[in-house]
Amino acid sequence: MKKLLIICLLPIVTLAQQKPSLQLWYKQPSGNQWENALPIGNGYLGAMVYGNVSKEILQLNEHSVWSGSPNRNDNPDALAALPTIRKMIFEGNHKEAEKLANQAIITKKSHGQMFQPVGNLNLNFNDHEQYADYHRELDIEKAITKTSYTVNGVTYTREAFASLADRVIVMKISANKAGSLSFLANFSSPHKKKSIALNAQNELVLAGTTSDHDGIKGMINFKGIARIKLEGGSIAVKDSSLAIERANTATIYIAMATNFNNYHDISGNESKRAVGYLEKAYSKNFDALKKAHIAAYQQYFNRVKIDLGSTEAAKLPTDERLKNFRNTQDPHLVSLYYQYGRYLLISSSQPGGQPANLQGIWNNRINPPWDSKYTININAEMNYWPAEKTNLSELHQPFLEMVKDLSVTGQETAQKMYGARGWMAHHNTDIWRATGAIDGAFWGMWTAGGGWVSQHLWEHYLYTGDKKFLASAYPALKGAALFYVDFLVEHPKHKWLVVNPGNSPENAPAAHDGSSLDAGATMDNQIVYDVFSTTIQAAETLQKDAAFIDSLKQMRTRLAPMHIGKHNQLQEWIDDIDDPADNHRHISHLYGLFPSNQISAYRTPELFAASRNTLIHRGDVSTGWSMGWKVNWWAKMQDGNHAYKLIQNQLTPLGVNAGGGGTYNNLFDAHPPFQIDGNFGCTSGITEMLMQSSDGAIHLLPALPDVWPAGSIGGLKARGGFEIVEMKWEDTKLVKLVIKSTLGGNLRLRLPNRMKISKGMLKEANGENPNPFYYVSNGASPIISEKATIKNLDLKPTILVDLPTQVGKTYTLYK
Ligand code: FUC
Repeated sequence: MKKLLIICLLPIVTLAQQKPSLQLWYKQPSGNQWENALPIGNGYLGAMVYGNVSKEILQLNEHSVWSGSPNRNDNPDALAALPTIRKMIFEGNHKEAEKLANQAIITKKSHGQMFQPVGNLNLNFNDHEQYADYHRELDIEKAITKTSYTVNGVTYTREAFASLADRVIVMKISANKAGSLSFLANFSSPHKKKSIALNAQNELVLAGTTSDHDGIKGMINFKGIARIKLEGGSIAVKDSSLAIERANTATIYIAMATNFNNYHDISGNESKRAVGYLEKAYSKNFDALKKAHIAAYQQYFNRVKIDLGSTEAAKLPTDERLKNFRNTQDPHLVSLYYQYGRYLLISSSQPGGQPANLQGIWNNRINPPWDSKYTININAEMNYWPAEKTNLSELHQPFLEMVKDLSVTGQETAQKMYGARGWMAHHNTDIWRATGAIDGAFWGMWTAGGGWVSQHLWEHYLYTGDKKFLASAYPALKGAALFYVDFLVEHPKHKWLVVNPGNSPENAPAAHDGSSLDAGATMDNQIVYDVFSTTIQAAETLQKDAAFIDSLKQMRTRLAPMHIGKHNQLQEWIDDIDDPADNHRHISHLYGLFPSNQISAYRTPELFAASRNTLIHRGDVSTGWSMGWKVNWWAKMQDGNHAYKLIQNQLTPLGVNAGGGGTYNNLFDAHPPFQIDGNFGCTSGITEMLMQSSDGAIHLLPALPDVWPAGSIGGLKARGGFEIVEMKWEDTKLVKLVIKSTLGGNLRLRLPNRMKISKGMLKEANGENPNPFYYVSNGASPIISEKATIKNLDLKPTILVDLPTQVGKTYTLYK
């Protein structure tokens, strides 16, 4: 019997030892389907590589190619209408208030500008219609795509990457028989204002200007240049193409640039820039560029390693694995998807570039869905949830810079529209950092965009302990708080200070005639609470503004608390009007559970239980990003099996989830359409299943699903500058834990089982965690009867221990 078991287990074990590589790969080309193509990017440049055989396409993007030009979209009528709108809402005339807000608050100008493509580089291999041995892949350990196939006994290989070391996209095409490579290369572009030409240096040149949109003149000038280096063969101009004849290899260098300097300055020279990037890269050969690219990429990527086990299922092409995932055990697909989230962040968000937008940096449409801009009532924030915890802190920078920009542009909006100090933003922004209210009052009459994004500044500090950064971010945090100091009004019935007008993003209670507008919506209350609390903590850390923080503390006590309603749900609105049959994709009031930390199993068990009911009421299947958020929430619920169910729902081919999203063949998240937030949300959620650091301690394996009984992960970051260098579990028990302390201080661990450390330094933890990075602002008593909590909430028991740490030291624990 024993022997038999060993034999049965063999294939799995062997495969695990081989460790399937981190590749997306396919047996067929993309065809016409953009979502089949494979994304590459370096934060500045992006490309979708189709891997089509006779008609190859590289669809090209540059991070600053946006419609419009510097502009503002505030509605100056807002200030005069504000008292009337407030009165209407307080009196229950929500629909009337919405009507007035549509006239007086929603912009009469730009509803946001669009992220636009540059164009395509087309490669035509005329005699390659008949091919064999086709294979295409994206190796996310190297950030390189490869396509190979055979025609008439000759094997052709194409390798492409967007260099993280040099600002170019490079593709090398080779044939394994000398002189067999012939193709035509040309540019095309969907832009109206463009010129496509060949110059005297045999370069393909695509120049253009972005679209006018919503009354704003398009003034981004962009330029793309492609130059080809040959080994053997010849290059000549043929009509509007470059004709390569009988080469051994061809290396295509693509540079792209614009005149964009920042949101109020577009005086750059796109031609000079593009030529400069091209010249610099062209002086290097493909191998040198590739080596530098891989090194630059891996210094980010290699920081985190994950192993959730693997099975035979991992041997199949990625699209087949996706198709099978719901009905097979393929834990390695989760590891691949997890690392793909990190790959996508590294590729679409680099210091100095624009933050990842709704589609990261990949868009082929002149008029993309939702303009491919920044929706800040969830989507843009979600993009950056994995940044700190998956050890890509530097890549948070483009988003943090955007927050700092908004803290400037949003001052005029706060003052002109609401007569308030500080700054604010509504539910969207774009490259021009517009902060006005857009779309329609139902969606746009929301004032908490600035407040929410400002929290990322504080989070960055919590992970890094970088006081210099905190000092630079403090004015933005303080400004976000100042806005609410002036904007909050007393609720006539409840007497609490509330946001009015506000809403619970994009949802409306039936009781309000289909209007979303309200006063004191739960998410608004939670965001104001966080804005005040983090500003207070930042000011205390920096030892400044004592009088101001006193007044914030006073006001904080007057904010509306969270409520549990008649369906035992967490109330979405200040009145108990939730519908338990509502399955809306936004569950904004659970902001307090995640990404915020106001709802806790240990400190607020009743609210925690109510949140669980709310999650159950809202259901599982929804848009891609909504499912991504739910993975995080179920992880916070410490319910690994339910979190895993959401991963299954998300990793489902599009069309299978009735009425919901899923995943495309290239593992892009499907809202649908493609939206990258779901990828990032799920990567964050998988992390939260294995490690959380928000609730007074580092909680290890808080939500391990039954399907991952053994595994390991290394390189995660926790708040307070702790790095989980290694963590290994077997039989669902944590067996090894290596933690590096980069800032020192008390390390409080919440463990699933007892662990030992040499020299007996672990002691049972009690009371508040003395580590200031774990200060929990809303819980004077950090743990309300842990035993009772665990029993009432049906949670697994945990062990809470403290370990004093020193800066730079690493600590190893064993079971
Ligand atoms: C919010 C969501 C939508 C979509 C859009 C980009 O408005 O409600 O589902 O994700 O952003």
